Amino acid sequence: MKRYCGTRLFFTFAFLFTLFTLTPNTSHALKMDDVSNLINSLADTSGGFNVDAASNWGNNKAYLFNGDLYSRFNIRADRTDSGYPKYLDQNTWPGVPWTDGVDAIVNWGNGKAYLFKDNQYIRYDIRADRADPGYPKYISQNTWPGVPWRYGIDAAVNWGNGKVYLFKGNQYIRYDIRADRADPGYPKYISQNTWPGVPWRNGIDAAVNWGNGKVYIFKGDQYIRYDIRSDRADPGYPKYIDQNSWPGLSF
Ligand SMILES: [Ca+2]
Repeated sequence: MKRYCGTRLFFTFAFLFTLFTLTPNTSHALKMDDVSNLINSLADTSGGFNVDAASNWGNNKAYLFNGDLYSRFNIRADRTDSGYPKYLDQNTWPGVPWTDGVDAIVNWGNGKAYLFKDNQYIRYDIRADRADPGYPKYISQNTWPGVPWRYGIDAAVNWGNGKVYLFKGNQYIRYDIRADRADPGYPKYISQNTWPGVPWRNGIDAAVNWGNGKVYIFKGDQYIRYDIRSDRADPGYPKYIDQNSWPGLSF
C-alpha cells in the first residue's frame, strides 16, 4: 500500500507538472489551494488499505497480511495490537519461506492453519508457532482432493460448520474438513445468488471468520461484513479498509 500510494503521488505530480508545462498562460490561475486540494483528492481516492490474506487465530487475535507485512488485530478490543505491522520472515513465521507475502491463510480449527502461496501450501502448527516439517507441499489432486486449482488460491475461510470455502478468480469451492475433500458440485461461480450482497464477481482478496457469526470479506481497498446465519452481506457494505474501520491498521 505504501508503494501504491507512492505510485499514485508520482502520477499526481507528473500530472501537475504536465499541466503547468502545457498551459503556461493559464497555469498562474491555478492557485496553490487548488493544487493541494487536487493532490489530496487524488492521493485519497482509494480510501484504504488492501488485505491479501486474513485468519482468525482462535485466541481473540486475527492476522491480516499485506505484501511482506502483517498485523495482529485484537478482536474484542477492536484494534490492532501495538508493535505492528511486522515483516513476514523466519523470525515471525518460522518455517514459512515466503517473505514477500502469502495468497491465503485459514485456521483449520484443529490447531493447524494452512497458508497458500502460488502452487504451494504450508501446514502451520498454531501452538508450536511454526510450520510443520515437510512443508511447503504442492497443491494437487492428492493433497487437496476435488480442488481443480493448482495455482493461486485467492482466499480461504473456515465457516465454522465443518466447511471451508476456497476462492479463486470468479469461482469458489466448499471443502469438507472431515471428509478432507471438496464437496460435489463445486466449483461454483460467485454471484448474487451464491453470495448475496457481495458485488465482487471477479473474485475476492481475503476472508476471515470473526467468530461472532460474521465473516469479513476483503477486495481491493474495501470490505464487507457477511452474516453467516442470514447468509448474506450486512447492509451498509462495502466500506473502506481504513483507520476508522480497522483502528490501528497502518500497512
Ligand atoms: Ca489473497
